[in-house]
Amino acid sequence: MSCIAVRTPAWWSAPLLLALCGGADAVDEYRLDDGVKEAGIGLHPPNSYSFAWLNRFVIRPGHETIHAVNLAFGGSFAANNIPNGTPLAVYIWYDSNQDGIPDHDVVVASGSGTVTGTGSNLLTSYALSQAVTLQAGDIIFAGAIITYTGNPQVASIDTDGTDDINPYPPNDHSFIASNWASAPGTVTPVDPAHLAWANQPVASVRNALYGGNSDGTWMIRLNASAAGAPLPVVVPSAIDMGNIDIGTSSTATINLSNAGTAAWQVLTYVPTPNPMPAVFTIFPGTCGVPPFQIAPGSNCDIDVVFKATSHGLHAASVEIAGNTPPGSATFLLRGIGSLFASGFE
Ligand SMILES: [Ca+2]
Ligand SMILES: [Ca+2]
Repeated sequence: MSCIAVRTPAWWSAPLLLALCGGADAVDEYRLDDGVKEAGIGLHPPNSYSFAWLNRFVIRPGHETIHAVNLAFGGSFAANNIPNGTPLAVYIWYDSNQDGIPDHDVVVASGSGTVTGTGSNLLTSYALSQAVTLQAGDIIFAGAIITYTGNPQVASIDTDGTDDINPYPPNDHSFIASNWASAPGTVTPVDPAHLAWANQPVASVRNALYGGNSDGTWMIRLNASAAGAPLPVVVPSAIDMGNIDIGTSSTATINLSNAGTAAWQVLTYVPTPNPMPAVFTIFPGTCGVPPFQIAPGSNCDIDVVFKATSHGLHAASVEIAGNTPPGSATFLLRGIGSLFASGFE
């Protein structure tokens, strides 16, 4: 959990405190296995291999944003297991045609790391380089591709247990694909975008491993949270445009950034009082004229100009209205028009 607290300055008549909080951690929101593998699966004979293994999942409401892929490796401790430290990549695929088959589907997120805990039932979590948000009901695939030499047991499979898939109903929600070459280190990695073009084209575990007579599910799980949300950050959020002579103007730049996990849609500026006092003008800067959007991790600037056309204190607040909660993106403007600011005390 992370929070950003923003307190408005003392000179503003109604100080307010905004607490902007990120999502809580998540673990194993998606899983098919019972937590205890029955076997480790590898490829024979000893070769240079690129091996892909993946599960199919359906996105559920409240768990639309995927953050990490969790994997167990190898078989028993006594087995010849994929060595700890072997590099791998994890992927989330979106099932482009929603047919449940990962033949030529698009990678929408990825991450990388190395094998740990091989031969155990412990799952290692591989964070996606950028979380991905999907829609409830979407079919996705999640898994890994790894390159190695020899014939170790690589992927851990669950074929019975408390999630009981025995007597193996036709779920067919686990898949396998591979490339090979005889000379060590010469294999072409499996192309995640075209699993059907692998040397051993992607096939269900049922057919590829069990001759159509039984089934199993990989120990592949996902960490997920509710759909992502924008997290607007406005800097500065209070701008003192100064005490300036009548007829002159001052300019300030305000940076709008998005620290959240979904696009920040800016629709309009809503000033208070409304309409905006004529002494203040908002210019599009690098953001542009609303509506515009700011992607997660991106930012842009708007410019504000205070033109002192009358004396006295001028102030306004501006709500940056869009797909964020009311009050979460505002800035305050203040300026004083002085008849004789220069050399007059
Ligand atoms: Ca089991
Ligand atoms: Ca498909």
